[in-house]
Amino acid sequence: MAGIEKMTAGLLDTLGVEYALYTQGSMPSHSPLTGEQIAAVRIADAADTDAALAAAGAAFRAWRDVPAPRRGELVRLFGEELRAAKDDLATLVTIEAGKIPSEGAGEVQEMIDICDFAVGLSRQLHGLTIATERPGHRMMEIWHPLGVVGVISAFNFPVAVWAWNAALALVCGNSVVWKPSEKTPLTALATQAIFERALRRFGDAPAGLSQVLIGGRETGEALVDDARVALVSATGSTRMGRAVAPRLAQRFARAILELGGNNGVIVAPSADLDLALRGVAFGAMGTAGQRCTTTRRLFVHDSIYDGFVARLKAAYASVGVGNPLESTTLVGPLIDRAAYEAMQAALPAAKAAGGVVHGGERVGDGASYYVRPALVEMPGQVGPVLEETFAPILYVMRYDDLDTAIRLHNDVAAGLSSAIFTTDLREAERFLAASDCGIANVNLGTSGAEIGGAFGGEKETGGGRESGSDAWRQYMRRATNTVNYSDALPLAQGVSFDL
Ligand code: UN1
Repeated sequence: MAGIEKMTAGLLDTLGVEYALYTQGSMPSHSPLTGEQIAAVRIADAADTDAALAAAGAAFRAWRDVPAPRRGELVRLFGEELRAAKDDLATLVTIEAGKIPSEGAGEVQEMIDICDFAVGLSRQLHGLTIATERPGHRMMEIWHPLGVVGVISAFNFPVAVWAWNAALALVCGNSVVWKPSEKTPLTALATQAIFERALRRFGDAPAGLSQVLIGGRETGEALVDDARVALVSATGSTRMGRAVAPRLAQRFARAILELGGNNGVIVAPSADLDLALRGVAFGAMGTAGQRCTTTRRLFVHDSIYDGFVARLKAAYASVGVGNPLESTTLVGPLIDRAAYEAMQAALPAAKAAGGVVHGGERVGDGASYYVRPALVEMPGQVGPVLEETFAPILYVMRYDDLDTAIRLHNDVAAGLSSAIFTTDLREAERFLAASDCGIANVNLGTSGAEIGGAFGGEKETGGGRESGSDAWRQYMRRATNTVNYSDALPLAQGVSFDL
């Protein structure tokens, strides 16, 4: 066994994943760190999927009757188990998704955070009491568990995005079926093993409450098309969302769509440029440009452009690119060859559209794909700037008038995250009022949102909201109840119907 394969096997064993699940399957699994095969994972066939959905349905019918604070106890235990497993799961995230260790740890922390949030929420699943026009009546709304929740997640947040959905879905009284990315099955199996430890400590949860289905597109489609799945929360490309959304609509199922981003930052003349530099550098180069919240477009005011962009270029030229298990690395690998090819197609297209490319070249060779992040100075918002390429490419443009910059900022198909760096209160407020994204920040970058707020975006980002605020309501159904405690039967709208 080669180094990383052995390390992976050791971690999976410590995390409690059954040996046969990752050694005897037919789906090879590779680490982007070296490109080597690290496991062979069993995949679910149609019969497995059917059985999982049947079990999830039965689990839902039992779980919905468990009081919500007791359901919260399971999520509390899961959070404890995640704390205990944090280092190992984070290392596995590094091996499987290529994140640097602090981002791997951050991802597991995000899981822990949403567990804490969901535990508190389990005592606050509240509806309203509403004034009624009828005397002697009371009108109220009650939130009920929804059903089986399907989660389709992407490679770049292989465990946190599932946790945002699962923690809320579980306290809301639902069961969960998870189809992780084919690129990251091992972190999903490990998460399942951790969850099962929490289940054993909890004691009497129904079997099949949360399950993982490792598989490809057909498995995802099965979740999307099966009437037993009440809600599908899907994270991935806009192309994927375009395929999924109409199929869910066809059967009136609920959807939470978390799709592409083309996130922009404006650096205004009054900005604290040291802060802006760090915010843009992390937003654009962090996670090797593979977050849906990655900064992809930068609008810099004419008056500060030359100095600021020179500093940014220096950061791009010197940032540590390489194996994330080495301590100087800030930019790890691209997930695979296809990601590299997409990047290599975008750069000449940018050049053809008048761009000047700095960086972007491959670092090393072989079966892993490391690249120096690319900073591309563009004469305007044209060509590949209008699209999301899931790689570290930052398109930089000049502006001289804030309204024009804001108009260009909004003039793309996606609407996930956005930011302005300014110390001018009016500029900040103008930007917040005008940004058409689900997330708009002042003096911080586009990525790295915390779980307390609702996360998601508009337009081709899909409109879904996950994690904090009132995102929980999507995992429940609302019933409006009216109770008549009088001995008369007044009809609404003054209608009379006297027999
Ligand atoms: C994603 O890239 O799919 O705000 C999610 C962030 C993270 C989540 C990103 N909290 O960058």
